[in-house]
Amino acid sequence: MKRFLALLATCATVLGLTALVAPQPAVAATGCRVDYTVTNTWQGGFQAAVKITNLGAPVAGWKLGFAMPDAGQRLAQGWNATWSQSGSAVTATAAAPDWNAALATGAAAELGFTGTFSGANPAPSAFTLNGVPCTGSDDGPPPVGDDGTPVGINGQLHVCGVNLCNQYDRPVQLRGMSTHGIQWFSQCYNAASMDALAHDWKADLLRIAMYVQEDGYETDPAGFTDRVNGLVDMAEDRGMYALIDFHTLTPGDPNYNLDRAKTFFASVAARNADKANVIYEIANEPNGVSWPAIKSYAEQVIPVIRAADPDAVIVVGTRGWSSLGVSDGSSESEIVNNRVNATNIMYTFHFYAASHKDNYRAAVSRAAAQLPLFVTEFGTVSATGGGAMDRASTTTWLDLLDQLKISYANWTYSDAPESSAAFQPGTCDGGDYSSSGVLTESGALLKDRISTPDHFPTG
Ligand code: IDC
Repeated sequence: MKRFLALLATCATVLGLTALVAPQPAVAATGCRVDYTVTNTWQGGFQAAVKITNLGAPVAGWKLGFAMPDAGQRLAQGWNATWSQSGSAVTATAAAPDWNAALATGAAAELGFTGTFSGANPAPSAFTLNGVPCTGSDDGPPPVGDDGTPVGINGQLHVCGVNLCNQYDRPVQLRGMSTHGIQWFSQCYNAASMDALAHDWKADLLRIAMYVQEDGYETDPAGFTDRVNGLVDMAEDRGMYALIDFHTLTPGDPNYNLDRAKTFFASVAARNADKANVIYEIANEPNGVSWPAIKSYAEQVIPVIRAADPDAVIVVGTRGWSSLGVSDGSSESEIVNNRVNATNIMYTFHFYAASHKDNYRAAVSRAAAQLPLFVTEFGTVSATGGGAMDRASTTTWLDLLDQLKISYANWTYSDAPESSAAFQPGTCDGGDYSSSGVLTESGALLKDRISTPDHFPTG
């Protein structure tokens, strides 16, 4: 929405109407804003640029503070300030007579550092300037430029009718990949693998599967939140959309995780509100639970996201492992007749091609005429994530999704030792994500499908 407001403001200025439609901030200014960008990474090392914008009263000197979210991240060398690290806490200070010590209201200082990391390299999020949290934003980031990337072309997405639409209000289909559980496969998500996904696969979308149980979010909420944010940034840097998947699975009732969902989404929505590339998926696969119970969960979580990020698309899981109810002997009609009370939302459908065939395709064909659908996860194999790839069923499914312009993410962009994984076991221990030899049968099929031109409509 930021871009839309910016364009509206520009048009309004030309018409002399600025005062009537001046853009309103989605997040109130509270003193400062920090733009953090990893500008380079190499084996065990990285370089980051940090831009501090003072949105409060003028200061004669300043001290920036933030925490390195991962224990393995260490500051090596910084510039344009005096840098130090103690434990996870990093500070960068400028005091008179340093040339950049004084910051007027609205003025910015640009600094940077190199660091080392082992394991993940998530972006810090809790920045402070002279002790004031930098959560503010006056008019948001500059509009996303049309740099030919999926996000550059399409900008902030929204739901229009039963479709996902771009900034030109035209239907688009996003095609991409899902991570495996990030608690198990973080070694698969790095600059090289993301470059391969964006540039070789030409993917539009990265789904970030953050399990809640099974050693996931519940064991370290702050750490997993940071990891998700780091992956959102890696997708954004490459012009890909990021689907933040709150990967509930066992137990199947999402209400079991309602408080965790509220905490998690309040945080990621506030942090990512100004980004055009974020889509929220609030419950992976509800199972053993009724549609009214799922709907109730959705109607409690959606307002939490909207309060921080009013314009993002939100995807709601459906009954029977997100089968629109079909795997429970029900159908999409329970949703059509009792929709979630919210706008700009879509409903999840998942399939595994070797397990789910004609009756599921029939349900999707019927439902697609009435409900905005998003295939946030599917496999080319059986519902176990293993077994033989079913090429014929996968092809029939993907042709159907293409025809209906239903977006999809494939399980998984990982080297898990299971046939649903796109890479051969051991691939993520090396740096090669591009040669054909590292792909599995499923990976080769998906790369072929996803890398064809998108032809996103722009007019
Ligand atoms: C599977 C993984 C497997 C893991 C298991 C348990 O592939 O390695 O051990 O989860 O968490 C889903 C789920 C997804 C499953 C996948 C395959 O959303 O978490 O991943 N699947 O079973 N729904 C249908 C299939």
